[in-house]
Amino acid sequence: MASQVRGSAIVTAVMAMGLCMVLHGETAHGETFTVGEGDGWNLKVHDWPNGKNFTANDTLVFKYNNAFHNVAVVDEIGFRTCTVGDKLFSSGNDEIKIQQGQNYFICGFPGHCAAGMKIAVTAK
Ligand SMILES: *[C@@H]1O[C@H](CO)[C@@H](O)[C@H](O)[C@H]1NC(C)=O
Ligand SMILES: *[C@@H]1O[C@H](CO)[C@@H](O)[C@H](O)[C@H]1NC(C)=O
Ligand SMILES: [Cu+2]
Repeated sequence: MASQVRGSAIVTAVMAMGLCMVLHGETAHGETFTVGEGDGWNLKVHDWPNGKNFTANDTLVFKYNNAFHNVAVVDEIGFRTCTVGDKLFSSGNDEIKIQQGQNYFICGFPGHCAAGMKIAVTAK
C-alpha cells in the first residue's frame, strides 16, 4: 500500500515535469525557437537573434515559402561572403539543432543573403 502511494506520487511528479516542459516549449533536448517569430525566415531577419540566449542543442525552426527561400548552414566565411555550401534545407519548415559556439544560416536565393537574410546564432 505504502509503495503504491509513493508510486502514484512519482507518476504525478513526472507528469507535472512533462507539463512544465510543454508550457515552456522545452524538452530534454533544449529549447525551440521559431526564427523571425510570426514573420518566419524573411529578408529582414538579420537582427532576430539579438537579446536571446541560446544553448547548445536548442532547435531553430525555419518557416518560409520554399518557392522563394531556402536555408543554408554555412561557416563564418560563407556567412560573410554569402556563399552556400552543401548543407541546404528547403522544406519550408526546417528544424535545425544548433551547436555550441557560432552557428550561421543564410538564404541561398540570389541576393537574399546580401539583403540581410542571414543570421549568426551563438550558443552557450
Ligand atoms: C539572457 O541572459 C542574460 C544574462 O543571464 C539575462 O540577463 C537576460 O534576461 C536573458 N535574456 C532572455 C531573453 O532570457
Ligand atoms: C547536447 O547534446 C550532446 C549529444 O547528445 C550532449 O553530449 C551535450 O551534453 C548536449 N549539450 C547540452 C548543453 O545540452
Ligand atoms: Cu530568401
